[in-house]
Amino acid sequence: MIDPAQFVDHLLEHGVRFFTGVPDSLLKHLCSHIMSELPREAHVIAANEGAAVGLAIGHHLRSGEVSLVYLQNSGFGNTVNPLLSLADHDVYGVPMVLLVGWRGQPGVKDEPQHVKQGRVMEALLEAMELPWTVLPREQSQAAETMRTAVDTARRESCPYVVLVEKDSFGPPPTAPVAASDARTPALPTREEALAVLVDQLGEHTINVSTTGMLSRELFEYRERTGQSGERDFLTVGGMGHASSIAMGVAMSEPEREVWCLDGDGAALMHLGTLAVIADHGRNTFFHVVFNNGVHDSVGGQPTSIGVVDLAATARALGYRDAASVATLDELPARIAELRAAGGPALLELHVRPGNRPDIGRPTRTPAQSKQAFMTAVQRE
Ligand SMILES: Cc1ncc(C[n+]2csc(CCOP(=O)(O)OP(=O)(O)O)c2C)c(N)n1
Repeated sequence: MIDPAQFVDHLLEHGVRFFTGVPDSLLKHLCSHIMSELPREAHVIAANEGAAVGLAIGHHLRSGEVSLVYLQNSGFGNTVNPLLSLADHDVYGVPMVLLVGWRGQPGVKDEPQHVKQGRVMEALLEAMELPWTVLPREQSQAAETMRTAVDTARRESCPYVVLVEKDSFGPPPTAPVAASDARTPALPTREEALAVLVDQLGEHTINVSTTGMLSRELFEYRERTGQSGERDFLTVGGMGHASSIAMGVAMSEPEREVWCLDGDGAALMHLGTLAVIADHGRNTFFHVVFNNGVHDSVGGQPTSIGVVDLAATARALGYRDAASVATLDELPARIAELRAAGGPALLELHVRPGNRPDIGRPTRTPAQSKQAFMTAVQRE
C-alpha cells in the first residue's frame, strides 16, 4: 500500500505544488492527508470535477506549473468538457495530472452505478486520446509512475490520467482527525433527521434522494419500518442532479409534493439548478439540504458550505421561502410553514457528520427500483 504522506512529498519535490479535486472514497486516505497537511493556498476542494480542471488550468496559467487533480471516476464526465475543449493538446495544451479513483474496475465487485463507468474507463481515455496509466500499489513504483506522469504532462503540454485501484492507499502513519462529532454534539445525525423528516412528510409525497449515504439510509429506513419506499427515487449516481430529477418529476406532476433530499456537497456541485427551479416555480417542489458541512459519504472532507447562508441563498435565487433548522424539535413546525406557503421552498437541516458503518445498501436493482417508482407515481 502507498503511504499518502510519502506520495505527496514526492509530488511536491517534483514540482507539483497545487492540488485540487472532489473527494473519492478510494482516495480517502490521500484526500485526508492533503487536507490536513497542505496550506489552503495549495489545496482547493472544488465544487465539481470540471471546476477542478478549471482551477488546474488557472494555476498553470499563472505559475507555469502542473497541478494534481483528484477525483472519483463517477465525476470523470464532469471533466470531459474542460479537458477536451480547453486543456487538450489541440487547444491550449495545459499540463496536469488527474488521479482518478477507479470504482467499478472490471473484476472488482462494486455497486451497480459504478460498473459501467468502471468498465468503459480505459476505452474512454483512449477515445479522448489522453495518455494514461494505472498506479502501482508499491510505493517506489507509484512514485516512479507519478514522475513519468508529471514529466509527460509537462513535455507534451497535456493532461495525463493515472487510474487508482481499490485499496492502493493506506492510512497515513499519523491519521488526521476526521470531521469530529465532538464539535457538533448537539446536532442530530443525518439518519435521525431523515427519519423525523420522512415521518413528517407522510405517505403521499414523491421523494428524490441524493447520492451517497443518505439514499442508503432512506432505503434502510423504509425496510426497517416496513414501508415500500416505492415513491422514493434514489439518485445512486449523478451526484448533484437529484434536484433536477425532482424538478423534472414536478414538471409533470399536477398535485403531489415532490421533495428533493439533498446533501450540501451535492447542492453546491450544481448550484445553478436552484435558479432554474425557482424560475419555473412549481409550488409542489420542496428542497431539503442535509447540511453536515462535509462530503460525508466519501470520508468527510469539507465542502465550502460553511461560508454560505443557504436559506438566504435560496431566497436570493428566487425560491419562495427557505428556513434553516438545527434541532429536530423545530422540524415539524418548519415543514408545516413551508408547505402552507408552497414551493419552491428550501429547508436547510443542520446535521452532524458521520454515518453508521453498517448501513445497508439497496437490495433491488436500479431497474427494479425505477420500475417500482414509475408504477407508483403514474398509478395515482
Ligand atoms: C460526480 C460525482 N462526483 C463524486 C462522486 C463521489 N461521491 C459520492 S457521494 C459524495 C459526497 C456527497 O457529499 P454531500 O452531498 O455533502 O452528502 P453527504 O455524503 O455529506 O451526506 C461524493 C463526493 C460521485 N458519486 N459523483
